Amino acid sequence: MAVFEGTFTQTESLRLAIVIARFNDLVVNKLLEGCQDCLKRHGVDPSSQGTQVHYIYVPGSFEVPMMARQAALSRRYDAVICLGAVIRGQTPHFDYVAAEVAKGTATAAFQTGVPVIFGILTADNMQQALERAGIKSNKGWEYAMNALEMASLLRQWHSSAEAESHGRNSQSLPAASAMSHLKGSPGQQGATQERKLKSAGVSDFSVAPEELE
Ligand code: INI
Repeated sequence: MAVFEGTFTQTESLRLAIVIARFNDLVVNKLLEGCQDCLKRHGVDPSSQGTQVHYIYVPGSFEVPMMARQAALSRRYDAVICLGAVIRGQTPHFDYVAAEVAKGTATAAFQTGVPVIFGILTADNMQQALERAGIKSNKGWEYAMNALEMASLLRQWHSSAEAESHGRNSQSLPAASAMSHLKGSPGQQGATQERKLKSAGVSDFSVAPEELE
């Protein structure tokens, strides 16, 4: 049995993107401060001149998921944090914006396999929003914690899957270890590996080249 659970340590090598909606910036900037404070206290350098955290600004929450997906697709980040504030009553399209940003954020995570944190505050009014952005508590802190936990969990998950597949391949394919040094594009690897497999007496080529890594 295995247990997978994210931790909040070994954060020095993590890379994060924060996508920030400018709409309601009074609230969003407070969320960002909470987020940066949490990251800093957990060993991440949040400075914009640093290499660990990149900041991406968009006009409003509606635009957040699109850039979150782009950031996740780039494979540069261990997690993406979305920050925004959608406040009821400010414009009639609160419900559209809130629904789309929630759906879009989840889709970005599902489609890319990169954790995308839903740090979009929804509130009935400005007072309520500010209370959750620093006056009583700061949700930005929680969003950063969620990002650290998910980034760590995914790292564990991928390294465990990789270790398991190494174990499987070396048991079932004696020739595979002889090819573990192979580098190059997956296409190049395929042709070379097929030749090597043939010379090693392996005739079943149904194994994808990347599984031989
Ligand atoms: N954007 C927000 O981030 N919060 C809101 O409360 C909000 N309201 O209420 O309208 C909002 N609207 C703008 C929207 O996100 C887009 O930027 C705009 O519709 C252009 O696509």
